Amino acid sequence: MKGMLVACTLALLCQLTAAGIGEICCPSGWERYEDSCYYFNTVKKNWVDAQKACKDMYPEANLVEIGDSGENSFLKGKLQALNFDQTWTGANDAFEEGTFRWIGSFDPLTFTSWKSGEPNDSHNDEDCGTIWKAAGYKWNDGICATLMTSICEM
Ligand SMILES: [Ca+2]
Ligand SMILES: [Ca+2]
Ligand SMILES: [Ca+2]
Repeated sequence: MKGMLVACTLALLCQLTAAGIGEICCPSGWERYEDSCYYFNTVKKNWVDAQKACKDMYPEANLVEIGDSGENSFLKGKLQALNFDQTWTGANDAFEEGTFRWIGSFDPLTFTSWKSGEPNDSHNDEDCGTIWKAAGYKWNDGICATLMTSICEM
């Protein structure tokens, strides 16, 4: 009960502060970068289930949409600190092969950080975007059924 009161007070303080300085608050367990909150999911899931896990936490959450190099660097730093291996992003080209879109906005990718030679749609079977530790945290298209860690954003 006391812990709950403290949590509520902190949330209220955050909201009051946010109202003053134009920053947003993120739920417990989520990390803020600029105007977004991120959840780094340690439970390995296929791409569809990883996206569903975001939605199950918050309806407005989706697998991460990476808009620029600053956001990409923030994510890279977090993945390094967490020692995540290959990790799902919201990029997907299942709708139209060769045209990757972000699952949240359905916008085509503008900023990209693909590993050289990627995306390669290996064996005509890679439609889901990842950040790949073994490639220096560059991006790859992977097989959507593979179980990986993932990042949600809202
Ligand atoms: Ca974003
Ligand atoms: Ca593909
Ligand atoms: Ca690939």
